[in-house]
Amino acid sequence: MDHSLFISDLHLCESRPAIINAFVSFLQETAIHANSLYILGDLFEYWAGDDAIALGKHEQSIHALNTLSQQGVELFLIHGNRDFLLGDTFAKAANLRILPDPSLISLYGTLTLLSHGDMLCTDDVDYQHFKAEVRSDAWKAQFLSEPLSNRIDYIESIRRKSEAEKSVKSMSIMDVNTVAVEALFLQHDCPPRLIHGHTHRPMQHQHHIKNNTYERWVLGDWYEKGSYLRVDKHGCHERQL
Ligand code: LP5
Ligand code: MN
Repeated sequence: MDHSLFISDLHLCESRPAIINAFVSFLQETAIHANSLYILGDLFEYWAGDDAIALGKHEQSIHALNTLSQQGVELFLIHGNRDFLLGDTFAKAANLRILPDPSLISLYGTLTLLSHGDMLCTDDVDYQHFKAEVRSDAWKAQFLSEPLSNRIDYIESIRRKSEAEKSVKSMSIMDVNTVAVEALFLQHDCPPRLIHGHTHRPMQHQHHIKNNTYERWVLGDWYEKGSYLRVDKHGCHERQL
C-alpha cells in the first residue's frame, strides 16, 4: 500500500558505526518500499559545512540515500539544529530536496505540518537567542568562510557548552510549549496533523483548539535503536527497528 516514512534525530557520526549500519539497512530494506522518506532534522551529530563531505566520514550514508532516490523513493530533509548547514552540495550528493521548516504537505489526502520541532521550544529562551544568531545569513556566511578544521573545533566547544547548559535546564523547559504548538496549527489554518522531532520524546499527542482535535506526532531518536513513523491513508503508526 502507498505509504511514506518519517525519521529524525539519528545523530549519525563515525564514532557510532552501529547506527550508520542500522540507517543504511533501514534505507535498503524498509524505506525502499515507501513512496517517500522525510528526514526531519538532525540526521547528523553535527554538520560543519558541505566541504566536510570530502572528509568521507558520511560517505556510506550519503551513497545509500542517493541510491534509494535513484530507485524511485522521493527524499526530503528539513534542517535540524545540529545540521542546519546542510546545503545544496549535500542535497545534490544525497539526491534529496531540502524543505523549509515548517512545511505543509498533503499526505494521502491529509494536510500535515512538518518541522524539526526546535522552534516550538519557546521556553528555552537561551537556545532561541542562540538559534536566532547562528541562523542569520550573515553569521552563516562568516562561519563558513573559516577553515573547516576551525569550524569543527568551534562546534565541538559549543557542543560541550550546550551539554553543560542542558544539564541544568528542566525537562519542561526543553519540551515544546503548548501555546507555540497551537499557534503553529493556527498559522497554517489548522491542518489536522503535525509531525516533528528534536525533543527525543516519541509520542502521539492531541491538541484541542476551538472544539477541534489535532494530532501531534513526535519522532524518536536513534541513540539506542532506530525508529520511524509510517504514514498511509489510514493514519500514522510508530515502528521500532
Ligand atoms: O542538540 P541538542 O538536542 O543536544 O541541544 C539543543 C540545543 N543545543 C544546540 C547546540 C548544538 O547541540 C551544537 C551546535 C551544532 C552545530 C551547528 C553547526 C554550526 C553552528 C556552530 C555553532 C556556533 O542546538 C540546546 C537546547 C536543546 O536542544 C533542547 O531544545 O537546550 O540549546 C543550548 O544548550 C544552547 C544554550 O542554551 C545557549 C548556547 C550556548 C553557546 C553560546 C556560545 C556563544 C556562541 C555565539 C554564536 C554567535
Ligand atoms: Mn534537534
